[in-house]
Amino acid sequence: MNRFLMLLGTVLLLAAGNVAASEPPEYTLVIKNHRYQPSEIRMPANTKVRIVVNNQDPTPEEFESTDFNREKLVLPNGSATVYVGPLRAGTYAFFGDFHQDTAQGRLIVE
Ligand SMILES: [Cu+2]
Repeated sequence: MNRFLMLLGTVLLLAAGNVAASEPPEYTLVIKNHRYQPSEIRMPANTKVRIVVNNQDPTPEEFESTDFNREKLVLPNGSATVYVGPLRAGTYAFFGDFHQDTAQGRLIVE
């Protein structure tokens, strides 16, 4: 019985490890004064990631990219989660659709 429990424990640990490994890496982008902070995110190539966009402005913004084809509304003082990738190595621009003159950023995928 002890050996069975040890085996079971090992199996559960391995399963937990797999779950952790499949969680996409997370990055946080803050929108403040209609700018992205940071304005650049470095992320690994060929990997799906999760970007949490946190809008600290009192106005709505739309996180948007034509380079990696995403568009997501972020409410005033709200957050939105965007899944991006897997992408090949390169530089991909994103912007805030409602404040394109200032809200500009890019993903550096490497
Ligand atoms: Cu848009």
